Amino acid sequence: MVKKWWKEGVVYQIYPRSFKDSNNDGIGDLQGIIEKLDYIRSLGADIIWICPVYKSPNDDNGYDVSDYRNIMDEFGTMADFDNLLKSIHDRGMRLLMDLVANHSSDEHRWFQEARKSRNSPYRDYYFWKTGVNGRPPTNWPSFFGGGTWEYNEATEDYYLHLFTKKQPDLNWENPKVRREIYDIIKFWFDKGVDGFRMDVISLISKRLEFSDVNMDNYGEIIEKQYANGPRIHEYLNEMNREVLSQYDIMTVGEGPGIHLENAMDYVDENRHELNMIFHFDHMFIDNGPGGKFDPVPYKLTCFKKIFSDWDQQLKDGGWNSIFLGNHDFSRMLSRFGNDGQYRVESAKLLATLLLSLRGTPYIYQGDELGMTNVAFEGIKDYRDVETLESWKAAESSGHDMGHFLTVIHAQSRDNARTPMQWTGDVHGGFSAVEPWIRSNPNYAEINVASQEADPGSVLHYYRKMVSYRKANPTLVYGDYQCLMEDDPNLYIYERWDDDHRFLIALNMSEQHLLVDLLTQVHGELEVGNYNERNTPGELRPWEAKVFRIV
Ligand code: TEU
Ligand code: CA
Repeated sequence: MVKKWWKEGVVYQIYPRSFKDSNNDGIGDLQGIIEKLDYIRSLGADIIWICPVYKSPNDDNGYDVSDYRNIMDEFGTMADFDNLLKSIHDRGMRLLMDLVANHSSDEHRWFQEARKSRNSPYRDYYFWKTGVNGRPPTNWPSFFGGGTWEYNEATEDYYLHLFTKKQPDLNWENPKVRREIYDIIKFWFDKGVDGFRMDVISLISKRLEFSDVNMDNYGEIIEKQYANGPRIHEYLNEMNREVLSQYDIMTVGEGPGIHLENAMDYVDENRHELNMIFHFDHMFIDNGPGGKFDPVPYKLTCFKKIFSDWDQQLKDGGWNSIFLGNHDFSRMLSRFGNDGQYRVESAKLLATLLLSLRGTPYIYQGDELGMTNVAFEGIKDYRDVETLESWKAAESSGHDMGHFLTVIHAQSRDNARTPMQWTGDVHGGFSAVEPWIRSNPNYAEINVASQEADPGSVLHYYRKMVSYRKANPTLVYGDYQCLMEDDPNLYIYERWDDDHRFLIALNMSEQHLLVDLLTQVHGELEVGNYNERNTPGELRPWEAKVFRIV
């Protein structure tokens, strides 16, 4: 396996709006991130991914860019950015930015010009179609509810937007658009940025027939109609040739619609496209036919199989990214762990999982504290456009809104966007004023300051697990094999290479279990999430054990 810094690194993901507010206007900012760089480094993370910080009207919190070469006013200035980048490099860390190139903001100059007339030189920067009998060109559903076409008076036709109507899709068929994007990428690389996470990059090549969909499963629509379009690999290959390959950088493509069978087309090192992707098989595991706001129970056996299948699929010349949460999903602890009685144990167990699989691990801000979902009492405290749009849609289709609020509690992206909990002070030390989104009231117990002082805390465990991974490259590059695949409570796997072998045993249940296989282990318990020792074969609720096999 080819060795690379981006395979060995541990990424820390920052959602800047919610990370640290340095000037007390209620919004996180670049100076706030600078203040906390030593904290991030203390975790052992060495790559920082910041969600978009470009100029934006914030219809979708920065995923609607109106100027790709400037910084959002609330976040600071370009001087602050340069300072941030230098401060990161000074500490031996690297910075990944977020490239949002499937769509721009409708307030971007290109779109402002394009929408003025059919003769605008920018018209072909976007997709325009006339309606059919007074209706939109296709019946496509958008990611956040409603359709994907918005009528434009001046040109008497519709433009395409797979996300909100303030996020018109860019037309990559147009070589000028591609040139613009490559120039933007170059602009940031020339500043010294170390890579990009590429937002919904799987969607950039459209199926130009623009035919109606007749599928009702949203996941299927994404995969078959929106993602993996006919020219996707041509574009990625071109981008690689024109810019990416000229720098020592990393890329991770966000890949809704990418599945096991086509993943290697994106990440095979011989194809020169992307280094790795984020797939969503485990993140959509609880989506029902109606999508994320129609959740269904899932089985641990399926969860394990997803990780095993992906490892198998990418092991020859590909590479995986390992993540259990980000700014688009509820808190990983509340989803995959236990945010009640076993909060601390299960947060540590999930850290063990995240940091012992093959692939580059991504820690989402606050997960290193075991931050949990929030349950605001009413819709008025929610901010996320997806949540608000789904609420409206549910209301107009006559849903039981009391019940729908409980779904929002479980599934809203705002669960991951409440302010980072630094201290037990007001607003969790995020800001001195009321933040743009309310803090999770549990900041009083769950915060950095109290966990710094407690050697048994989730935070200290993350530090231990990151440094354990770094000390044992077998955990980075070594082979992976799942054992007892059919067990409904246990996730047990081995990692090995020619020199070392590890066995990782995770009890993802509240039961006390006795595991035969572990009683036969010849090895040392090197990491565990309980203080008091027990016999090797016993696993207490949410117990995690890492053995070095001898
Ligand atoms: O997300 C793309 C994506 O697949 C999400 O829309 C996902 O389906 C949804 O959030 C699940 O709830 C990216 C960004 O990460 C997200 O924040 C943006 O809103 C979106 O693209 C549009 O840019
Ligand atoms: Ca601020």
